[in-house]
Amino acid sequence: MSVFFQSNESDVHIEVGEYQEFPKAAPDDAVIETSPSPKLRHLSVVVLSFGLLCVLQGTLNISLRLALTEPADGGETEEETCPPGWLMFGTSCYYISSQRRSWDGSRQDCVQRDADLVVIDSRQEQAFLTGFAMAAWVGMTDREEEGTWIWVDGTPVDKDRLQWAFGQPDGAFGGEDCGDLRTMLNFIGLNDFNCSARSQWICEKTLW
Ligand SMILES: [Ca+2]
Ligand SMILES: [Ca+2]
Repeated sequence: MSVFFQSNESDVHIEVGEYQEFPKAAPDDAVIETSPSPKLRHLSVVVLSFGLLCVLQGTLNISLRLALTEPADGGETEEETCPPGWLMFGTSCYYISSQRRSWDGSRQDCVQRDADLVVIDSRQEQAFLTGFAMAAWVGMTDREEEGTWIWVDGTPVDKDRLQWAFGQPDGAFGGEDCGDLRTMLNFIGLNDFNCSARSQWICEKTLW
């Protein structure tokens, strides 16, 4: 064992000398193994690893920066996608709750989400929103004046352009002042309903 080790050491000396004289063609495997002193080898491994780490980190930095800045680059594309959990249709994002609340409680939740109860401006928007819940509050009410439906943004509800569920609004049970969107068998469309009933709801916010 010790003999073997000694011979190795003498190899090292010879090889180091050789290296100084000729920075030459690669020696065979055995020589490579013994040529640099163990200390040097450790050092070079450390340097190499450090270099690799630097390269890795640089790559990570670049890709991270790309991922972070790319959407913000072009102004218009800044908020091109909706927050996680929201649906996109046209230039709006929609949140469909899984909980149930009163109309006012629902609206409060939307406001907390930097949105409001949905304002349905077109048949296409209504069609898109149909089917997510059996009943979901939308942002219309006739509280101010019975029979005059207005959206939460102040615009009047175009009663003829949108689809109401069969026989609605009917002001049943002594007045139903809040609007919901139904997707039930034989009962599909807008409906007036008791504001304090607990229902799912739909929030809307625009993309920009
Ligand atoms: Ca809308
Ligand atoms: Ca009704």
